[in-house]
Amino acid sequence: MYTLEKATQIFPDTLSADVVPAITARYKLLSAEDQLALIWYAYLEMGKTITIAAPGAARMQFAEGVLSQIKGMSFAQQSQVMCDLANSTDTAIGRTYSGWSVNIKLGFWYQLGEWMAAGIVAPIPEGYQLSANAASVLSSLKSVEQGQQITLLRNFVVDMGYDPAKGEAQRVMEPVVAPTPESQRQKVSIAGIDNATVSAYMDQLNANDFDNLIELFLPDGALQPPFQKPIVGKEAILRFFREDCQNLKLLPESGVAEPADGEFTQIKVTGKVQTPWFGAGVGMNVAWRFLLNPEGKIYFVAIDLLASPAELLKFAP
Ligand code: 45D
Repeated sequence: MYTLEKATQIFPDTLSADVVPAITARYKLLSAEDQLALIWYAYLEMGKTITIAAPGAARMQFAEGVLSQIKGMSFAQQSQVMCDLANSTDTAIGRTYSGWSVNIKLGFWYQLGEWMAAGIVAPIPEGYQLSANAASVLSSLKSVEQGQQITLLRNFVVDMGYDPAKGEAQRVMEPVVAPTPESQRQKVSIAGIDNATVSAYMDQLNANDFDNLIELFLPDGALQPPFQKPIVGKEAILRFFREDCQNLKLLPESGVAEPADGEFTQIKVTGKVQTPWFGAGVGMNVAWRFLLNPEGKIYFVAIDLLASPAELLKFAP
């Protein structure tokens, strides 16, 4: 009765931040030099208002080998490595990089950024002139909400490197943290929603309790992260939780629940999400669109990055 295709269509008036894929498409057309310089300028600009958290040792150990290799190179070689990453050229470093989880990739670039600022790694040449197209992409990037800006930077970093397995290979990931003890967990309360599955989803994700969280899903359940295809099946979703979802803070605010076909229930919740990289400094406006089976198991949930704060208050089906 429900197919995945049909499930993705629930709450069709939800407006997601289409500027993110639009700006990404324009960014991808730029030269590697322009891409690196653009990210550098965007990163400097963001650093004026928000602080990025330094990645911990558990994450950095995986990038250490490549980082020390780069540190030992000449400026010309370092620039070449960075351009090769941006160009997705097939190199040894590009292959290693593509096997890292998102947070290891971000930690790697965090370190290179520190070293570029300190003069240890080749900086963007002083007075580098962005092309007209790159300058236009940069000004578009600066004009969007901060939650959209950090999503763009994250996407740029994720897509670098050379992946012969096209995402199918085993990923190198940081260790999974222990779940927050029951006694230290805070419970969410969502205006308009009184649903055990949705509450448990929020609370268990906030507690890094992935082993219990995954049991809320049907075996063929699916989860669709912002701007991505649905991840289907418990095994793949659990891997995604462990790899990409540690220490997130979900701050759902309000929602609406409605009966759907075949005694399913569709529930839309809006609120904010914080990433451990920026903590309370950046609150991303998101919607969760849940489709639950008659037993309350999750058949589908989409997480959308919303176009604007006005979307937080929009609930008409
Ligand atoms: O190229 O319910 C230099 C799910 C210049 C799970 C640089 C979720 C050169 C289910 C500056 C050095 C996960 C879907 C580069 C919820 C150069 C669920 C460096 C949602 C690259 C709610 C750049 C979670 C650097 C969400 C260091 C929405 C850039 C999470 C660093 C969103 C950028 C998290 C960083 C986001 C970006 C995190 C650290 C968007 C982090 C973004």
